[in-house]
Amino acid sequence: MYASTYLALKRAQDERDAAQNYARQDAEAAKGREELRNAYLKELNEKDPNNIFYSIDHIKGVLKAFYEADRNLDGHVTLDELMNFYRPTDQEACENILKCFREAEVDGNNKLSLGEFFILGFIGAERKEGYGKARKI
Ligand SMILES: [Ca+2]
Ligand SMILES: [Ca+2]
Repeated sequence: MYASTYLALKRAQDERDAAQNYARQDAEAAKGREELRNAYLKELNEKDPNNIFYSIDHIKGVLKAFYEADRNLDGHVTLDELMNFYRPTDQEACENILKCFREAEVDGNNKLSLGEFFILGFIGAERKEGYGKARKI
């Protein structure tokens, strides 16, 4: 076989491999987005008691924490950014942050989007912890 024919065949194979890789990455990303969507909807469809309220100040505080923690402004908060923001002083506080991060991080990209932070990290955590930050009337 001529070298140029071999090279052309090899290039075509490489291009097919690359296309398959992109297709696989796209499929994985789509699966991650679908998992996130399902997790968000599951959390948002949970029934809460009727007598609880969060002040707008508290909600703004949660959102402000996200934007302040996102130091590199990529729209996501990594575990490092979260640790830098909360600066835990003991092992227990450190483990709590890690636990919250792992619970909220659903799509596997190792960083929290605003949805993960707010819906899973705040709303979901509040539900699991008995609405500790809510005002009950
Ligand atoms: Ca960031
Ligand atoms: Ca994520």
